[in-house]
Amino acid sequence: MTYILYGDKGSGAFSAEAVLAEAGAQYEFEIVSLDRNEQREPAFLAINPSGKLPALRLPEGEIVTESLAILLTLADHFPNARLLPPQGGAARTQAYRWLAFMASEIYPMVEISDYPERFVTNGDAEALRQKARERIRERLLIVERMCDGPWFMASGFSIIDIYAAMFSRWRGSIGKDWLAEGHIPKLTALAAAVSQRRAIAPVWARHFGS
Ligand SMILES: N[C@@H](CCC(=O)N[C@@H](CS)C(=O)NCC(=O)O)C(=O)O
Repeated sequence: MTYILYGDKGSGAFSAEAVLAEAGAQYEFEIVSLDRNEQREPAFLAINPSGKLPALRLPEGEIVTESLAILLTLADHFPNARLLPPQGGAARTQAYRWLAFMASEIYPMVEISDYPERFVTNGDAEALRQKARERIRERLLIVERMCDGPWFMASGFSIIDIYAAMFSRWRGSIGKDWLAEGHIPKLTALAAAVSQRRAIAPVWARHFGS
């Protein structure tokens, strides 16, 4: 019963791997190198036609892509790990709300910040990168305001914390200087707490260093 996670270090695969580790699942990690553009090679496009990491092969062979779909699927597979607030309750609704917010309002901006040249023709890619960074920061400030602390949800640790920790740690996409100015103290503390969880600590170290 082994899951196979396709991803790269420091990428969105962190969130999937952290959830696998937190759930105590048996899994293998297959590197798809972003530096070598392996996500655009036919072997990986056969797994995820959109050429994006992460992708997860379930033990029964089915492929799941889209980081949020992977996280929710794993939360379903491991109910005893309590990776989401109880089903049917108000906290669960808010968990879906903020997971969807990060997946749809932040993640697409990361591609523009990281690869602005994909979106301009004879234009100023660097100006577009700055716009995308501003949008990511604006969205992170919303998540910061909604964060209860120490975890995002008052109901306790959940996959939202893993997802929020990842987005708040992508220094290249957000801008190191802005992060150093201390605009998101609750998310910074939350990321530190996620990085220190027993099951996640080695995963965090592999993806992000200290
Ligand atoms: N909507 C996708 C976005 C995934 C995504 O953008 N992944 C990045 C790595 S963090 C990627 O694969 N980038 C490679 C590229 O855009 O060529 C998800 O939530 O999984």
